[in-house]
Amino acid sequence: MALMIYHQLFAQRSTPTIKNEADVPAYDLPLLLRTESGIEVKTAEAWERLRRPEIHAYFANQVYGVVPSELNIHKVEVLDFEPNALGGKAIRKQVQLHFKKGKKSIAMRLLIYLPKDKKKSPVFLAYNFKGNHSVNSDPAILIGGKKESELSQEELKSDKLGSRGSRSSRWAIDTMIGAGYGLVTIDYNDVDPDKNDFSDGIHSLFYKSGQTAPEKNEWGSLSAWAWGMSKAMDYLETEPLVDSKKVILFGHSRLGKTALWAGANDKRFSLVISNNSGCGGAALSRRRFGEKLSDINTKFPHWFCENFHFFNENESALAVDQHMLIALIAPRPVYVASASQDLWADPKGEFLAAQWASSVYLLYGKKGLTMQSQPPVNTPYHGTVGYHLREGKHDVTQYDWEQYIKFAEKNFKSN
Ligand code: GTR
Repeated sequence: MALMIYHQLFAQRSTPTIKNEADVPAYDLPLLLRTESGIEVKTAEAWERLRRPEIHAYFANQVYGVVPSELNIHKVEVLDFEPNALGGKAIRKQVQLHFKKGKKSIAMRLLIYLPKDKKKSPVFLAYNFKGNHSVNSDPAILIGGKKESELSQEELKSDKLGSRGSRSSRWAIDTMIGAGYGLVTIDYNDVDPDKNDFSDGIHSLFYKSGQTAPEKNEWGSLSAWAWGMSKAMDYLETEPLVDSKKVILFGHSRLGKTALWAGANDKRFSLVISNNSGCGGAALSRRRFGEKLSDINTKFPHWFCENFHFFNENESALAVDQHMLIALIAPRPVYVASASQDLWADPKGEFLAAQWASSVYLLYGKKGLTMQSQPPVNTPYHGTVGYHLREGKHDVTQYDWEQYIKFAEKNFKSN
């Protein structure tokens, strides 16, 4: 009890933001290759049998939160199919996945663009922040599953139409299609609206009677979004135009954190990309550089599970750090990308986590990050673990996509 009170008092006092490398405290990372009971892990077999499960269980119960039970897709509805989209370059398909439990239901809408001349295409599977219609100015993209002519006066008055294509600079769709890749994108709010409110979204379908919020070790929003990616994958496995052995998870920022956790949970994702994911994503928490656990858990109390709040200003009590999250994806290729001005996300901490995770890739004979220190800007490295530090701010750019496509090409060829 005394410890709890001490912790609550202490946790409220958030320390100043660290902006200089010289102010990073000394820290010891938990060892990837030694089990809780002290066994040294020397082979991929021992990693998978002994160490990986205990790390995964810890992230599930103390960081992101466990999904309380199972729920399959209730119904698949094809809303649109256009074989000559984007000026004749692509196939467009829009699909609605329904989920239902008791009287509650939610729907996830997938916007899919695929190259025209292929029987099956590898795809990037990625959430968007502002609605499917924000990723491209294609007027046929449905808004919340509806055509423009079906929108209510209220919906028309909101900025929904104005936001058509507003985020297109973050989605290099022409480049993807030109390189033979498709895009599957979903508004993350379809699965769980991004606010500190557990009465709506997918969580509410799983409550026992009388329950209004997840238990302490149960899923926050990041875990719910990760769950949604696996459900999208369930559908993609049935989609003949998609090569489901080559589904690449991509996420930016909070959705980069989501992509890493989804990739750790579901081995069907063949490659995972974290773009500027920062705190609670690729960046090492113990460095406390930029955004800290106390910042993220205060500003976004719904993202992680409640147990995770215990570690505010108390990172060294964690039995894991984020290099272990990246390692859970091994031996599948993983790409960590940082941006030079994105200090809030701690680019160096993102690099170091990918570098430390590389020891697990080595167990599989795969090429991790082999360089000694963080590479200079715009100098990408593409092993089985990939990394680049793009010049510029927190964003997703054409440059980033070009690297991801090259990385995927290289890894799909060598596997
Ligand atoms: C920031 C948050 C980051 C990052 C970002 C985003 O405000 O502090 O952890 O997730 O939002 O997702 O855009």
